[in-house]
Amino acid sequence: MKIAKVEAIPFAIPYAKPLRFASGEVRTAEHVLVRVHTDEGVVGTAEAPPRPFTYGETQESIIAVIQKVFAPQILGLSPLSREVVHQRLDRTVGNPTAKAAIDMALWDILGQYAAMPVSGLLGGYSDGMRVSHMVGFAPVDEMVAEAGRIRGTYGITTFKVKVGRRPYTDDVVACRALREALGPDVSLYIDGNRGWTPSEAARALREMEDLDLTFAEELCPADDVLGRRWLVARSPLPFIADESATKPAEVTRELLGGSATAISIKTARTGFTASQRVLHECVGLGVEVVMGNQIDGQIGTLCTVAFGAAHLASARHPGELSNFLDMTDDLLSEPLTIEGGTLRVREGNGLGIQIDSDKLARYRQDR
Ligand code: MUC
Ligand code: MG
Repeated sequence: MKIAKVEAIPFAIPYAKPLRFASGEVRTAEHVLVRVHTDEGVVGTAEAPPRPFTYGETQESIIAVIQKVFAPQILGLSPLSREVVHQRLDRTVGNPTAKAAIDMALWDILGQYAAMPVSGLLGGYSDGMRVSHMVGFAPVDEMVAEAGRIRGTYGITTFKVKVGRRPYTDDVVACRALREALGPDVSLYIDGNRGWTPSEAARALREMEDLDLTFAEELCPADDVLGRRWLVARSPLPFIADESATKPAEVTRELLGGSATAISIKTARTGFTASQRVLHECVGLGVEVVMGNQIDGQIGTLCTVAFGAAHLASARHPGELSNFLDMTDDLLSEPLTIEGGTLRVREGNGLGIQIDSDKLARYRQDR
């Protein structure tokens, strides 16, 4: 079996409620559907979400690098030769979501070919994950109302609150209001998307000490090297590296340099192959991981839960699997559902991604 064709299809689906955070905002899911075809007719599917504020990729750059660089490098290879595929993709620096989508589409092919679910091939630890919901910037009463609605409708009891605004006290007020409204049984953690200085972050953490937070994520930039190390050494909470640890070598650098004590794994940027490298590295070092969300649609979310549920270490904490709830529509013929605060892995061979062809025709931007 050989890789015969790689498609990169741009599509756009608006958000009903945009997500706002310290490094940007997302109003429309302008993603790229990636389909890898084999000469035997098996098709693997994944999606790449352009996040210029995090990785520098755009929808156009993802399509260009796949069509002009990656596809010609991997045509004719066996989907089983993942190491060779990655060796060739890695001749090009950057472009993490384009590479990750190709990797996950190859795993989808292997699962279909073997007539086994990818989540089982990866590790098969459990059939679903508890879900953590991201609460973006909004007036405090709206943030509280949203969290209450999400708990009431979907049974979700873990929330990641976006922080990193100026003055930092606005975020302290929002987190306090959420804790007071939601009570002690809900888990809360914060993500600053590099918005604060180390000293602002230290003050914010001190003022939130009584809020029983679980984690703090990217409160200041990792490029503030000594300041970040200083902050992490004083943090009363595990400090998650997200956008500063987007590949195994960066994970090593951030952890050994004292700039993080926990890691966010996002399949949207490390696919399944490199996500497993990161996961195993963290397990070996005794560092906790959280499954993050690259503001994924339902295809990306299905990939995240397939990976997160597959391993003990990634299933320990609720995964960020609910951003798709804010989209007006999606491409799957059978939409994902979150019930009792849990998202189940899709049964069936491969990743179980079935695209609704009418929806793809409606949202694709290339015809
Ligand atoms: C997150 O965890 O930070 C926002 C920016 C990004 O790169 O991902 C999202 C969510
Ligand atoms: Mg983050």
